[in-house]
Amino acid sequence: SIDTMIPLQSREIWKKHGVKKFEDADEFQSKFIQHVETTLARSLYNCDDLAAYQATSQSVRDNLVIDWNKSQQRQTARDSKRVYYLSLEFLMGRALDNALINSQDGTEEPGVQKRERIKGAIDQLGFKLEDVLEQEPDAALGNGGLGRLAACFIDSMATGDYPAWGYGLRYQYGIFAQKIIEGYQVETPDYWLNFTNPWEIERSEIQVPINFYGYVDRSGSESGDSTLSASKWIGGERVIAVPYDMPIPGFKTENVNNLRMWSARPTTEFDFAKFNSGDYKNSVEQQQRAESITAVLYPNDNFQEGKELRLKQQYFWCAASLHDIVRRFKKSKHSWEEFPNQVAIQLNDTHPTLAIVELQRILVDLEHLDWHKAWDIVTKTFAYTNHTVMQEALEKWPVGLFGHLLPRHLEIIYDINWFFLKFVESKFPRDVDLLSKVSIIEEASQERQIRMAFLAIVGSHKVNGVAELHSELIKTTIFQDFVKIYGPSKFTNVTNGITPRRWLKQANPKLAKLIGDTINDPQDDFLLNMSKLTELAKYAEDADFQTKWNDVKQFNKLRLADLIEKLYEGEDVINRDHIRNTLFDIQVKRIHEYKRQQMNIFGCIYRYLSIKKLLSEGVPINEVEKKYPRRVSIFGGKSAPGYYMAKLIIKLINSVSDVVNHDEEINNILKVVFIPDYNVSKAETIIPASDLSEHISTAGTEASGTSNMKFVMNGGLIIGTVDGANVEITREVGEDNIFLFGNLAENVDELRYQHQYHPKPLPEELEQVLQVVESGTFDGDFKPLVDSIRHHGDYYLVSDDFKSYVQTQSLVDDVYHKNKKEWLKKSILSVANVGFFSSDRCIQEYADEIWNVEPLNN
Ligand code: F58
Repeated sequence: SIDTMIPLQSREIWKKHGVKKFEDADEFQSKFIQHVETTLARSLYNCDDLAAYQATSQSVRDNLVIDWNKSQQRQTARDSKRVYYLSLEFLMGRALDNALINSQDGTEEPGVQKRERIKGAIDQLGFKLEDVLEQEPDAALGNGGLGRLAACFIDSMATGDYPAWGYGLRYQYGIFAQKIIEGYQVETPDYWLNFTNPWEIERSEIQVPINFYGYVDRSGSESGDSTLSASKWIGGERVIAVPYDMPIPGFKTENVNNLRMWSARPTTEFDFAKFNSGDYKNSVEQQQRAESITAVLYPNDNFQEGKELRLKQQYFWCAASLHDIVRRFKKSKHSWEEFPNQVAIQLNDTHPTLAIVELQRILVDLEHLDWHKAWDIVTKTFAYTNHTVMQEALEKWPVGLFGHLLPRHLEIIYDINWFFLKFVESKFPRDVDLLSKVSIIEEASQERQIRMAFLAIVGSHKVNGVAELHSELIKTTIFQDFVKIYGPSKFTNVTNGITPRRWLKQANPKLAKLIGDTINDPQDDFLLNMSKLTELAKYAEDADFQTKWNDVKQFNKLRLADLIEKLYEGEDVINRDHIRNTLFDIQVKRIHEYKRQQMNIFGCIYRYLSIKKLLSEGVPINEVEKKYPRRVSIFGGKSAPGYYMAKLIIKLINSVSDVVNHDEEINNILKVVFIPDYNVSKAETIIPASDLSEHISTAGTEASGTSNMKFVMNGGLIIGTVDGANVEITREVGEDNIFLFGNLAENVDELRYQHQYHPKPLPEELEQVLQVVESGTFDGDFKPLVDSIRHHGDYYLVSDDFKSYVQTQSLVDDVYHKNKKEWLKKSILSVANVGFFSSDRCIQEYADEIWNVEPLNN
C-alpha cells in the first residue's frame, strides 16, 4: 500500500494537522472569511457579491476536494474497473447551487438541509444566497442536448458511486452569447474565465505532449515495411496538454468524481531549426497556434463542419485522455489482457472515435503487442452512443486532410478497414455491393472520406441509440448493414434521462418541497429513488393538493415573468394580473428546421389572424377570448452562426412578437416572446414555468430530446410528435396526459416523395399564414422560409402536420381553460410517472449492459 512507503514521522504530522471539512454554519463562516482575506486578498470592507460568490465556492470546493481525494484513493485501493466518459461537450451550467444541494447527506435534522444552513450563514454575513448564486457564469462548454446529457450523466455516475471520470476540453470560449439586435441573432464571445474559475484545479505538473503532422518512419521496424507492426511516427508539430480538474459531487454520498478537461499549451522545447534561421517571430507565432486548439467550442448543433482545427481538437483530446488512462492502468500492474476488465470507455457520439485508433497505435507501436491481440483489447474497451440519423450531422473526414494531420493513424484506419472487409467478405462471399456500402473509407464521392460512425461501430463492442424509436431507426436505416454483419445484439438502446437534482430540486425548489411534504419524504429520498413519486398519484384529484400544486406553478410563472421583464428592459410583456389564466406555451431548444420552430410561429400567426378576423366581424373581445383564451408563446434558443434558415426563423419570431405584442386591439390575449441567450441557468427558470411545452420535430428526426423530460418533471404538459423519447414519455405518463399529433416516422419517406413528385396545394390554414408573411406584415424578408415549403419540397413536412397541430392546440385551450381540474390532474399524474427518466436509471443500464462495472460502496 502507498502508506508503508511514507516515514512514520511525516505520516503523524500529516495526521495531526489533517484538513477537515466544515460541518456547520459557524465553520462555514470561518472558512468563508479566511478565503475572502487570503485567497482573494480582500476584506470585510470590499467584499461584494462577486467576492462572496468566490469565497463561498472556494469553501464548498475545499469540502469537495477532501472527499475527492478520498474517493480517488478508494478507487485506486479497490483496484476497481473505471468508466471513462469521453465527450467533446459538457454543458455544466452553474456549479455552486448544485454542490450545495448535493452536499446534503441525510444526517441533517429533519427540515434543515445543508443548503439551508449555508443560506442562513451567508445571510448573517450580509449577503443573499440568490444574489450570490447569480454571480456565477454558466460553464457553457456545449451546444445542446448532447452536451447537457454528458453533464447529467456525470452527476448520476457520482451519485451512483461509480468510479467514473469525464474527459473533455477546457474551451476558453464556450457557446457564444446571443444578442438580439433588431430581431436578428448576433453572436458575442463567451469569455467565461474572465474572473478566475473557483471550480477548476489546474494540474500543471501533468504535461502530456501531443504530436501532429510529420511522417511515419519504418526504417527501423522489425518486419520490414508492414503497417501492421510497430511503426514510428515522427510528429512535425508538438503541443502540450495540461489538465484542469473539476470535482463532481454525488448526491447523498461522499463519492466525488472527476471531470478532467484538457487545455493546450505551447511546448517550451527549443526549436533549433527556427532559431538558426533567425526566425524568432515565426517561432512565437507557431507557439501561439498551440493555444488556439482549445480556444473555442464549435457552435454547431446537429451539423458537422469538416475543419482541420476541429480534427485537431479531437485528436488532442483523445490522445491526452488515452495517455492518462493508459498511465493509470499501467500503475495498477495488470497485464494488457486485463485492460478491458479495468477500463470501459464510452464515446459520446463519433467525436472521440480517434481514441479507438490511438489505443490501437499505443498497443501496437509503443507497447509492441500483436495487431490482433491489440484489436481484441480495443474492441472490448470501447462502446459508442449515436445521437442522430441525419446525414448532415454524420462525421466524415477527407482522407487527404486526415492523413496530413495524422499520417500513422490513417495507416491504422486502412488496416482496420482491411481486416473488417475481409471479415465481411468471409461471411457474405458474393456480396460486392455490401463491401463498398460498409467500408470505413467511402470511395464514391470526389474525395475519399473516412466514415467515423462506421469506424466507431467496428471498434466498439456495443452501439446504442438514445431512445427506443431512435435505436430501432438506426438499425433499419444508417446502420442496417452492420446489423446484418454483427447481428442485432451489438445494437442496443439506452433511453436518455436527466438528473432530478438539478432539474427538479435546484430548478424548482417549491415543487420539490411540496412533493417531499406530501409523500412524507423530508430528506428528499425521492431524488434518488424516483419511483417514490408514484405516491403522488393518489392526490391527483385532491382539491387541496391541486390548489397547492397550482400555486407552485403560478409562483414559477411569476418568476419567469420577472426574468422576461428584465430581459425586455422593463417592458411589461406579461400581464401579471391575468397570469393564473394565461397558458404559458414554451419551446426552448437549439433553433433548427427539423425541430420546427417555424411551425410553432406559423401557429402563433394563425392564432393572431383568427383573433383579428373575429374582431373585424364585430365580435366583442370577451367573446373572442372564449375561443382564443389567454396565451403567451415563449421561444428561446440559439442558431448556429452559419445557419441561414435558423437565423431567419429567429427574425420571424421577433418580428411577429413586435406586431402581436403592440396590437392593442387584441387586449393582451396573445403574446409572443423570444428570450435571448437561452442557456442552462435560464432553463432552470424557464422550464418550471411551463403549462405546455413544444417538442414538435418531424417524426424520425429528434433522436431523443431531453428537455421534454425536464418539462414533464416540472409538471408541464407536452404537445409533441410521435418522435424520440416522446414515445416513451407517452407510455410512462399515459396517452391521456400528452397531446400528440402529426404524421408518424414510418410515413415520412413517402410524404417527402409525394412533395417532390406529386405536390398538392397547401392546407388553407397554412396558406393563409404564408400569404400574410409574404405580404410584409412582419418586418424582414422571409421568402426563403416560405419557399422552402412552397417550392423546395417542404423537407420537414410542415404542410403535412400543420392542420393537426393547430387542431391539437385548440384541444389544449379547451382542457386548460374549461377544465382546469382535469389539467391539474394530468400534470400531477405526469410527475408521478416521470421517474423512468432519471439519468440514474440510464447510468445503471449503461453500467449493467455495456460497461460491466459495479458501484463502489464507501
Ligand atoms: C442531440 N444531439 C439530439 N448533437 O439531437 C437529441 O435528440 C438528443 O436528445 C441529445 O443529443 C442527447 O442524446 C446533439 O445535441 C450535437 O449538438 C452535436 C454537436 C457537435 C456537432 C454535431 C452535433
